[in-house]
Amino acid sequence: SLADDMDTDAATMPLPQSDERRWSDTSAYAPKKTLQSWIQLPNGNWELGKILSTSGEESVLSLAEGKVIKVMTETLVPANPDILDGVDDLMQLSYLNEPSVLYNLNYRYNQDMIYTKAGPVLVAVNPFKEVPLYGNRYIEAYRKRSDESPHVYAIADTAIREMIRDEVNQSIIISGESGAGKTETAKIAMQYLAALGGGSGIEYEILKTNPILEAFGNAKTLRNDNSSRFGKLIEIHFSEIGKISGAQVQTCKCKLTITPLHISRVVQCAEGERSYHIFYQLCAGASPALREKLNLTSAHEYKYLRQSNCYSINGVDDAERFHTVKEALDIVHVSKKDQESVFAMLASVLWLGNVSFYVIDNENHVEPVADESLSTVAKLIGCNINDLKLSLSKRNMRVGKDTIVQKLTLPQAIDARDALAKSIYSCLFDWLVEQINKSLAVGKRRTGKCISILDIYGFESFDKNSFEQFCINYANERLQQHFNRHLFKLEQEEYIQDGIDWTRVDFEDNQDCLSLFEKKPLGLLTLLDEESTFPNGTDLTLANKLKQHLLSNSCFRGDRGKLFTVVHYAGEVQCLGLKHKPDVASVLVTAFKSSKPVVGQLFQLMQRLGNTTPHFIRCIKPNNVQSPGLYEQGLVLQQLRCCGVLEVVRISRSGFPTRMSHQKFARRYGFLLVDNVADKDPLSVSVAILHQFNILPEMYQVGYTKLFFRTGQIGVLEDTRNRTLHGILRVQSSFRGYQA
Ligand code: AOV
Ligand code: MG
Repeated sequence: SLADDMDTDAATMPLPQSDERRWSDTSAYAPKKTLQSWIQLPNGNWELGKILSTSGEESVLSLAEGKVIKVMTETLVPANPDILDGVDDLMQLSYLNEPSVLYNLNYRYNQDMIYTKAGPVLVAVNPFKEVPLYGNRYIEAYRKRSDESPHVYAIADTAIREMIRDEVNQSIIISGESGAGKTETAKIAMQYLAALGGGSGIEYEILKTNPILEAFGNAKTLRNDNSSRFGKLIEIHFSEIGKISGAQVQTCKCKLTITPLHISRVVQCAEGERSYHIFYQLCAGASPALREKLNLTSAHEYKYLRQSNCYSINGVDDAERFHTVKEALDIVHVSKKDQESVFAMLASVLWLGNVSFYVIDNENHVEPVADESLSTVAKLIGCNINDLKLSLSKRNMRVGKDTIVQKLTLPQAIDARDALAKSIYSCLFDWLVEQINKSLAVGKRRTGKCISILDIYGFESFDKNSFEQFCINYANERLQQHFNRHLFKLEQEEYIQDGIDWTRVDFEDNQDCLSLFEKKPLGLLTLLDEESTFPNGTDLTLANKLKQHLLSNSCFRGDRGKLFTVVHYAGEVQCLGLKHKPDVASVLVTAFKSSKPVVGQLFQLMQRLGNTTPHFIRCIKPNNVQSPGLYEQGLVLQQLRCCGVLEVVRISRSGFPTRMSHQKFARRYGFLLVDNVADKDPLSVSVAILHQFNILPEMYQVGYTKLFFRTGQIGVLEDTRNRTLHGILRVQSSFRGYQA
């Protein structure tokens, strides 16, 4: 039978050696031994086949539906026995190759089991539909640990427990491509933390930040109907109450850090995409009184919204969302009066887009047309109509010590108008974040620890990639390094430092790509910055300059003309238009004003995360059309490779992922010992514990300062500890009862 087959297999199989299980390597595989095998079809997909016979270099297999084919034996990849179908941790697979991992995720996905562990990492495959996995019943099950299947809740629960146990801040780092499910996953994690830490009412406020931030910071893009155009780090603080049970925590408060929004979308967006949701929500949902006050018309009447020829999103009611946003603003204490100012600012942006210009002289200088748009803008932002006119038709130039007034041509005037619209929106967004933070302000006496959740825009690659993608992808490249560092480098270093014998494992490092961006003085960022100060610089001069200096880096490629390519960990991205309007250097200067904080704030973020115990969630997008039930092997595989999931499994399985210092181990479990060890050192106590609980020698290693365990080992000890503590508590309380 299959089960027998696997048993013999497991018995004869040596423990995995680090180099023996490369994904494509099948050299150690003797096809006779297994019944089933993977065959790659010409379209790149893998299919399962049954080996009928093997002779010489060729094998004959039968596929589904009775098809029989003959293939080269060396191209076969071993498949796992059926009883391993759909295991909830990829580490449990006997054969850990790409088709097996793909199959396992697909098998689970078909049954709405969208979460799977890959060693320490949680893999989440986007269902693109509602799945019955959330809500109070599930939260309760994970809190009690009566449900142990992989879940965001389980990750959040572990974060809470480790925060209490180790007294170390935690972070939940969520990554993946655009549309993979990061923002939804972040909300699910917040839901769990709020439910467990709740009670004071502040958890409501924390959850209500989501609809607000999404309305103002998310937009429909070609990849995702609800794409976040900003990065978010939310820190939730906890204070400890109740010691022994260890599960009693209370949310203290929280703090949001936001990377700057990509504001160019306010004035310009591609066919089929939308500007920020809030504009459409306002147009659809404002009450008659508010419409009157803001002189509001329909979304179709506004040029900024009209240019992309897309007004609605399937299944989304913008008017209804508007009410949700207003309610959320109430809850985070934004007054009705302030809310009205917010809406007035939004309307002013929309009306600004409708401001048009006419030529006033034979040098093509222009002035804005004094129509309804112009007067409405002036009224809404509360300025004199002549001042507004002036600022849209003239600019001050510094020449040496003097300032001269320069009249604007049409393109310059349009630029000035758009710049004003963008700055209004970006101030508005910053103000909102500030209000939210005030409302959720962390108290002065902050004693407890915190859990941070990072949800940052995913890797992006389009046919045309501009400054927005450039920044986004750089951010992701940095995050990837954090992931690599944490899971691979630190891991290895720790083994080596503690004197543990462990075979070194190669891992992908993306330092080359980061150097391409960050090197001084000749890196992408510095060169771009420099070029932006040259008034006559164009996309072409920029590209030439980059090609002159960066070709030696393998992550850079100079292409034809203005084009160049950055080779990211997740794929190649061809860039153009970082300096997209050659006639107006100010465009790039403005863009750079916002880019500096992007880069700067990102470092800040990374620093903050650097001191936390990270928990990684990797979101996977199973198709590019946002449809349920559609699982494209090639697309999934590419994402699994990019985010290092496959490597992680291999390393975790062959290593000793759980570790604890001698002191901590002795303190935590010493009281369970039968013998008196009061006068012994931590190492001797630790060894005594290991012996008393019969932990097998191959399941742990003793380092200079720490003990290292294979997966699952510490669970037995924790169980015993909890049971014993429970017993002690019961005895104590009945003793107290007796005294009284
Ligand atoms: P993202 O945050 O990773 O993209 P989202 O979290 O916005 O992606 O997810 C995209 C869409 O996928 C959502 O709007 C949902 O329709 C669906 N989805 C994701 N996760 C789930 C889930 N657990 N259950 C049901 N539907 C889900 V970007 O922000 O574009 O990088 O910049
Ligand atoms: Mg998002």
